Amino acid sequence: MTETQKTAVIFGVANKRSIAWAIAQKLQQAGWRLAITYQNERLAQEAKGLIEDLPGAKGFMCDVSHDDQIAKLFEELKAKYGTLQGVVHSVAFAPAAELSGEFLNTTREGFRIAHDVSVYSLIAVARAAAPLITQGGGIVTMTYYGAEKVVPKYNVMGVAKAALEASVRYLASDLGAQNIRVNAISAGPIKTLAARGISGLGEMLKSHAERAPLKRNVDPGEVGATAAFLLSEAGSGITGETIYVDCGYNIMGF
Ligand code: NAD
Ligand code: 0WE
Repeated sequence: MTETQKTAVIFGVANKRSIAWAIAQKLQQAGWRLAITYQNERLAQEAKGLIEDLPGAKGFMCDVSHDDQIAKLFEELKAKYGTLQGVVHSVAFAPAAELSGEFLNTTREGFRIAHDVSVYSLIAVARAAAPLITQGGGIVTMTYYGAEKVVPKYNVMGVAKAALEASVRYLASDLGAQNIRVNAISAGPIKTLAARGISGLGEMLKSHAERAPLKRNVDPGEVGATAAFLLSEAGSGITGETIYVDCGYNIMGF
């Protein structure tokens, strides 16, 4: 398209329900050119099918728990696009066993994996992306209320999200001088692949909708629109923040 078209790389598309996919659609509508990554060969087919339908978008494979895959991806992005203006990190994982029972039973390996995939990956991706963001830009990651208040069974993911939100502040401090802004979106519960396996999700969605000031659950398109806003000129004064897109749920005390 135009010479001034901005380019973003998006991590975390598994299927059409992925928050990353809702963000991709809003960015594409806002005129962005997109590089979209998926985790592995297993998810490639479904992801590629979606990406093909998004004009100008290209798919890349990248497992963020491997430094070499991150390095190779950003070499390819540099060769293909030269510079970047946006990064979307919409990736999280903890072994399923950690998301049931008590936090007290968190294993060393479960803790390590949750923090490696869900937190360290943001730092690694930000470091690899920064040299390509030569004219300023933004990085957005996804977090959840379980970072600050106890959500039963969210367990080690809550601790990982707290570390993710703190990482957003430290990265924002390091990268601010390069005019790179780093923010998190704290989304209310959404029925995605990462949420579907959770027992009691239906009840959680119901009680969330009842307690939230807007009396409903959040739509993935609303999260996508907020990411597009944060990455746009309209977000130019915002960095290091956690922005709630949760229909107001987090403001309630009772
Ligand atoms: P999702 O399953 O569609 O997305 C999670 C993505 O993480 C998948 O695409 C998966 O392939 C990717 N991933 C996991 N391990 C990876 C690895 N090693 N390398 C590369 N990619 C890897 O589910 P989602 O709900 O869209 O989750 C996206 C983000 O939103 C996560 O950070 C999640 O914690 C956050 N979030 C979700 C909700 C919710 O209720 N669904 C609410 C708030 C925040
Ligand atoms: O961040 C998340 C989910 C992240 C997630 C989901 C899974 C399921 C499959 C991370 N790792 C895995 N590992 C798997 O094997 N959310 C905000 C959604 C979510 O997950 C919950 C929730 C909510 C909300 C888990 C327990 C309680 C509430």
